Amino acid sequence: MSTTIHSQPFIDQRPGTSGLRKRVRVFQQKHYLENFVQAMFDAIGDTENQTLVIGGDGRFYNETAIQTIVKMAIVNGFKRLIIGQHGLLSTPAASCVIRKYNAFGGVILSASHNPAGQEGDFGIKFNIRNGGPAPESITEAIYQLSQKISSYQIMDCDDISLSETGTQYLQDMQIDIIDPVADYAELMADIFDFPAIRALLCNGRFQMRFDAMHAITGPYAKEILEKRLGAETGTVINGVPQADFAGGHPDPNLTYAAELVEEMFAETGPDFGAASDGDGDRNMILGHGIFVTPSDSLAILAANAELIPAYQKGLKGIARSMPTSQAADRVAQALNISMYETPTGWKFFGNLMDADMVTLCGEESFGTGSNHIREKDGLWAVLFWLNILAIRQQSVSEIVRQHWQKFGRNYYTRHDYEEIPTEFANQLIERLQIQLADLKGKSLNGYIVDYADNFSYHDPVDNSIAENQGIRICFTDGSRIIFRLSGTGTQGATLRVYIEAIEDNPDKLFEDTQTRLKDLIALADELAGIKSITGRTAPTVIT
Ligand code: VG1
Ligand code: CO
Repeated sequence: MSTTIHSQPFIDQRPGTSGLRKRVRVFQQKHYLENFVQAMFDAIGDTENQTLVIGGDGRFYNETAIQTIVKMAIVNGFKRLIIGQHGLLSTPAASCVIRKYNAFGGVILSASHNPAGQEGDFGIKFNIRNGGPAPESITEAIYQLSQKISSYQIMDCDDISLSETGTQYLQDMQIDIIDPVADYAELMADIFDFPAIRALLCNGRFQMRFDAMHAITGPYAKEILEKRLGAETGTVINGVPQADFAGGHPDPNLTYAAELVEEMFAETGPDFGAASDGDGDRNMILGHGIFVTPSDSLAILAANAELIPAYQKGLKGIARSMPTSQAADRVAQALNISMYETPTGWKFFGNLMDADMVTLCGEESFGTGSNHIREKDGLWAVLFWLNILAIRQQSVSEIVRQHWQKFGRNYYTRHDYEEIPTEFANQLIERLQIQLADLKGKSLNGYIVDYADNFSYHDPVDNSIAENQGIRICFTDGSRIIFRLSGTGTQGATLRVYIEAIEDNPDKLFEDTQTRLKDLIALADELAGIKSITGRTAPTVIT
């Protein structure tokens, strides 16, 4: 029986960079999730007789939320649901499934790398028919509807079973519980040269480690790397997903993936190491004794794309988020293809990929992907690297060094200041904003400002405009300092400072990043007043 439940708006339901993310206890408030889901179903258009994909990263509250969404989907007219077994789907797998089954869209339950568990975070976002995150026009419409909501519709019935694959019915709505890994694994086998990768992984010398960080990619990595590609059992570590990610912080970077980093930098460390995040869309790439920055990784994948079966015919173009280093721009120039600069967040790449203007996309925040789906894709990036290593028969370190020698190096770092009081963060951004107009042409500690603005993006496909996407101060030698506030945090504000310097001198390509960038780092603090306003003397996380 369907029931109408009366409810009142919650003022904090505006989606951020990647959907609505809040503390679990916020989602556990009466009507909170239901309100958002109803606003979502109302915002996305005619849901009558449509197919909806549902899945999440398996964190605490995943299955509870799915049961609610199922009971609301039926009343909102959906004809068929496709749900990952046990409610699991990595973000890239969800994108793959939406596209493969021609679904109307999907609901992804994840707060990515944010800690999980009763005291952790939860999140929900809607992906459209192309498999990608809903554009701002839709996320804004969801928010507006959530602010006017007075009731929602839900079926009063028993929970469905998520534990076995197969088809069941809720009245006349068909529900297919699918293997969360199979479709995705098949897609990967279509893109990459699996026999070549298998030969590398089984040559008796090559050693690899993949850290799933107790999150969603465990089953994917085990199936693909160990089972299909023959990597030794135990290649995948922390491979059983847990509802609280074992109390960890599944963000694949030098700080949070410390166990892997230590192994990779040990004298007898493996040749290749990688990690993924809570929902499987991020990747970290390491070689023995070397960390590849995500910005460099994008550039290196682009420069080697012709080695991969799916990209053999060349790339249409490359896109990167604005704060991502300009390393890929150099490759695009050499390949004579277009380069696009978008705001932070994968939702801005969708139009470019749909219009066939770009093939590869990347963000400095450990996100890389291509037009095979419409989300960033952690394991895809790992397989891309393995495919390159298998063909080139060189070490990660050799490949990176040769890349710098050929294209020059973009020294790059990001400094995050987490959980600073919102008023301080706003004060800091205002202080920068006020300075912008007079900066052009000025010399700051020897760096001459080429231009300084608050980035706004004009989407060349649908002509939409996104404003206030980050303050950037760009110098005549190509170096940049960028400031923006995170749109995924759930507590206070997070300031991100992105610093980049360009080096073409062959004698200066192999210096330590923080040392090389120290003048620009100091300048960033001077301009923004980070220490004086926040009282913080050091970043929380450096990547
Ligand atoms: C961060 C990253 C951004 C990424 C987003 C979602 O956003 O900077 O590049 O797209 O997370 O990634 P923000 O607004 O906090 O800087 V994920 O892996 O959380 O879906
Ligand atoms: Co993620």
